[in-house]
Amino acid sequence: MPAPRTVLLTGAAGGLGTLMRGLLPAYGYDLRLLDLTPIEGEPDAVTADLGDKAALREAVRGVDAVIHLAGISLEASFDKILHSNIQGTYNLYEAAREEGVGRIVFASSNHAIGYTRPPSAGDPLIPIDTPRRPDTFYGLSKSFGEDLAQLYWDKHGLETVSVRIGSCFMEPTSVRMLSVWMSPGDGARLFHAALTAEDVRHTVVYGSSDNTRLWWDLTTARSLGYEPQDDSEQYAEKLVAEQGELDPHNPDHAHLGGHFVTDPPIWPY
Ligand code: NAI
Ligand code: 15L
Repeated sequence: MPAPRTVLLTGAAGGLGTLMRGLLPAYGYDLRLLDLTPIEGEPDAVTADLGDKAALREAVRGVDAVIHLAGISLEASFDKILHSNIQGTYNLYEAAREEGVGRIVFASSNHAIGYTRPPSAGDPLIPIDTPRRPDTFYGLSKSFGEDLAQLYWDKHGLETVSVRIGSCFMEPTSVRMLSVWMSPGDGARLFHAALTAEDVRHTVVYGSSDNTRLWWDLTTARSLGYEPQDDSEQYAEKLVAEQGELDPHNPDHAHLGGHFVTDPPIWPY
């Protein structure tokens, strides 16, 4: 597959979408933007709901690849998750299949395996084929997205890299995040690798920087050519002084998904 140039970025108005709108053009991408929310200063962005099949079909027409970030990014009622994350992701895959798009980079999440225990000192890192253990309906929808991606590869030859993103923000804001943080720069490096690596079929990767306190194995991400350059450890001293080290007896700390296991943040809309 030739290196993709024109890429549809769904969820372009969101936090990660905004970061990637800033960073990915430097890699040579011509981004087409889509979101439910209009984007200030981007008059050409497509304003559409993932439930709008016709709009999705038009949006994917002629692009080389899609980075699919749109959807509910926190916990919500099953009906809301069903609409945006399950039906919406299906609609996007169908549109891509119908229009002959070759590759999707799917924003999966650590919450697809949120009930997994973080490794203790000396334990092996969490492998990419660890059983999925969603911590929320949100995490369940990401698990669905990964299976949908596998189906569309096996049945239709549509390639996907599913990126189980940890926490992609400017800085980590909790001690837990020190283990799963992905710097925006590393996020762009990983998405670029996912867009350009050859023969990815359906590859699942963890999305994080090369953190000193890493919980998971980045081998499949590195196999795409991803070379992370950042490490959250520079934020550790301040965060540990404020919050203390993680306590394995605290259920919020004893699971990879953190407080999504006990008291997940709720999607506000
Ligand atoms: P966000 O909530 O800031 O952005 C999501 C965007 O999707 C919003 O702009 C929203 O308007 C749009 N959206 C929601 N429902 C839609 C619908 N039905 N139709 C069209 N657009 C819709 O989330 P963020 O942080 O930017 O995350 C982006 C993606 O990455 C999400 O899929 C999220 O689940 C995933 N992710 C993000 C992580 C992070 O650390 N930021 C961690 C793990 C996964
Ligand atoms: C996610 O999947 C969320 O979309 C994001 O807002 C963060 O909460 C992140 O996981 C995390 O686990 O820190």
